[in-house]
Amino acid sequence: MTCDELIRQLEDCTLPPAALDHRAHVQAGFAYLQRHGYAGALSAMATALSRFAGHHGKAGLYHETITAAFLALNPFGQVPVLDDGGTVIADSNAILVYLASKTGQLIPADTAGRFETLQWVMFQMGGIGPMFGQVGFFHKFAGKAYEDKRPRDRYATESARLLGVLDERLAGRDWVMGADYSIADISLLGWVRNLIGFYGARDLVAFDTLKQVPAWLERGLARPAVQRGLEIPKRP
Ligand SMILES: N[C@@H](CCC(=O)N[C@@H](CS)C(=O)NCC(=O)O)C(=O)O
Repeated sequence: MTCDELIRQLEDCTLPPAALDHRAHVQAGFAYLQRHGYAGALSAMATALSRFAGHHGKAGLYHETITAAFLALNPFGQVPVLDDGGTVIADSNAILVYLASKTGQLIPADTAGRFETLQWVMFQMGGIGPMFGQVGFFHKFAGKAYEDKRPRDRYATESARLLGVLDERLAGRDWVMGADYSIADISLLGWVRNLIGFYGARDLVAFDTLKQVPAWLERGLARPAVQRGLEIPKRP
């Protein structure tokens, strides 16, 4: 799996083929049962199921991510998961850091540059991802029907603030780390695209008042590898 494919997976919540491989599931599920016993597997499933039900407002017993086999691959019960020849890494950003470290690509070679990149990856993980996700819930999904708009406004305000931080960072830079595109851009691009695309929150977060982010998003989406990634899997 390439970094570009990850962008598409995050947007579409599709599972990587390796994680869907039936034999891998059976083997992983079996190892899980051996380690934790049946009760452990069931309680892990129950926890994941209640989390899933709370998140989506409905129970999904047959949902792939709450099977014991999947939880053995990723105890968080979420996609994506990377299975790199037996090295199993969950969470998109951990996967990005793993791939960048393994290949030496998309991350500066010097220590200061590496950690500065990680700082921005964590900005996505701790700020942009969770806040934009809440905007999605309160603006597009079930929360849209709530009469009390304070939760929506709180997340929209915080998302606008975070976009402002990114905007400031991009002043005088083509990419988050300067001249070179990195895993920090990859980590952030999909979420920003999603916020104004799929979630339809462009006006809510005053996207068009930003000075740098819109052009950065266009630059990112224009990259041939990103375009290829957006077609994996092929859109119907
Ligand atoms: N911080 C995680 C978040 C992953 C995440 O939220 N995945 C969602 C779908 S986008 C998920 O798998 N939810 C449970 C499900 O759909 O079964 C990451 O970036 O990998």
